Amino acid sequence: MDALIVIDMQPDFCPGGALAVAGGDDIVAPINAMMDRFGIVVATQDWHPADHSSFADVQGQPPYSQMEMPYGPQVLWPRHCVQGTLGATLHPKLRSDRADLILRKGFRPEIDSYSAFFENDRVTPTGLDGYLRNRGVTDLVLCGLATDFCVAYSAMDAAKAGYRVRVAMNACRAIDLNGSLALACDAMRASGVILEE
Ligand code: VGL
Ligand code: ZN
Repeated sequence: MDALIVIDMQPDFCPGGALAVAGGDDIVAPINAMMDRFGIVVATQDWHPADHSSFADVQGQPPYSQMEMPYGPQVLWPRHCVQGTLGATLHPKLRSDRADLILRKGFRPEIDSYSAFFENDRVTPTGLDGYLRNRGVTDLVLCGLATDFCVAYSAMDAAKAGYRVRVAMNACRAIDLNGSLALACDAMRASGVILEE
């Protein structure tokens, strides 16, 4: 059984949004077109409280700086995907009616969650592994935003959990902060993730 995992297709990650990823909305159409080929579709939503610790303004630090958290280093982002705001909804053109499960992550103020499987402390599970396993899923294709953060962390955790994992690179876009895209691609390949066009 294979599942399509659509990562964080939200207006805040698209041009005009709070943490805009270049070309973010170009991938809505390819993602919509892929959906019918999968038995299961899961969509994730980055879903932060207003006082989230990954927000630069909450920490009084410049955006894109790094901060040491109890769980390790954390990039501080411009405030984005605040619960209940328009920027945090699923993209209006995404066929979100096709999603069996919509999984929210990053809702604990003290910890970020790039991965759809584990929060950034790398031990707190989101529950997605249990859901997929329970439905008999063995193979995953990931797409969405952003290639080098939430897609990459999710793909590597999925590979570690034993799924066969492919990333549909033409249906992803990257933030590419200080070479993070190349690093993420190398790390994904090293984890056994297949990057396909
Ligand atoms: C993401 C940075 C902060 C992502 C989420 O979806 O890749 N990146 N929050
Ligand atoms: Zn976030």
